[in-house]
Amino acid sequence: MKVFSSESHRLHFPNGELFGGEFVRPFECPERWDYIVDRLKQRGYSNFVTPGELDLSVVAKVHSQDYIQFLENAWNEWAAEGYTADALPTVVPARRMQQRIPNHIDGKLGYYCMAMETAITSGTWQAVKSSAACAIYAQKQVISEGSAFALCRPPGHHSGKDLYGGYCFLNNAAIAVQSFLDDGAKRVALLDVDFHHGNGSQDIFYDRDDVLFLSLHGRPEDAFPHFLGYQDEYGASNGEGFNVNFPMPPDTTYDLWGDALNQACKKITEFSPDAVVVSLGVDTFEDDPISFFKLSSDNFKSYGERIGQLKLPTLFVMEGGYAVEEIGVNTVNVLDAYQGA
Ligand code: SP5
Ligand code: ZN
Repeated sequence: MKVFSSESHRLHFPNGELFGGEFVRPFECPERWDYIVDRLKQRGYSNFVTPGELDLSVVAKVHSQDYIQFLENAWNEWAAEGYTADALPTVVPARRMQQRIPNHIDGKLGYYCMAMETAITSGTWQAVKSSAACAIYAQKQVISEGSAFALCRPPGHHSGKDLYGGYCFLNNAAIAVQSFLDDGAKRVALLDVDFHHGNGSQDIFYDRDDVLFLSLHGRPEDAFPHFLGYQDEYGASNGEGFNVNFPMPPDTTYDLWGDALNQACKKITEFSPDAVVVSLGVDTFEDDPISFFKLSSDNFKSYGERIGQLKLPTLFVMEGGYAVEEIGVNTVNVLDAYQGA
């Protein structure tokens, strides 16, 4: 399996993340990428591809034009204000307030953010573009070879049509889904196995019947992003029945999780898609510092194998996972077992 990755990810690394009322070193850090690359090499993956430029016309089919412009200019507007630290929002358009886009960067940051832990830096936009490019180039590879791994950083699944946060800016997996459709696929399944609900992906495809979105995640009552991911979110208008959530409680082990995956896989088979995109977060791991599922490293092999049994063209897109020293083993366990299935 070819791996699509870019050293440009290093351009995004904020000084801090707002966590528990203080600034801590971001959980979403560049070493995550290094540990995954090291493990891939140990396991014999030798085909690494650096993508070319990002085609923004594909991006514009899943994100709004004003949002793309915002991401492109946010750092410069922030710096022009005289601010020197990383860009963070302070005010949001809460219930019963106006939803008009302000001119001032302080207002824009709040308008477009869905979670305030995520800072924008001088290099963020470059890194974000390289991450999305990994997803699109890997998607082309799936068409020719049947599978590929997009080692995206920063991740993407919390990013909605016009929302950033949860460490995400452009929705890499959603962009890849759209790219499959543009290349002739009739139906694509987007399976999100990150610990957190893929609110951004759900937002983007909620009213569509050409994309089946399924997410296994910590229930919103207890887990980030808290404001989406309930079981009774089925999709809207044409998309009704094409959004499937599996919220699960604290301390969920593979008994329950694997059962949910099996149900999700059966729905994918019924949907009969031309391709599957997997939002692959490994923050379901038992030692993840910010999550509450209890999957073991071996469990990642089991579910990689189950995904392989779908026998469908499959693109794996990296999302979360913050137990940094184990992130490589857990991620590559999924890929190895997928290929062995
Ligand atoms: C891509 C991805 O995995 N994004 C996750 C972003 C989560 N950021 C906020 C985390 C807040 C976690 N609070 C956990 C309390 C643990 N005691
Ligand atoms: Zn996550």
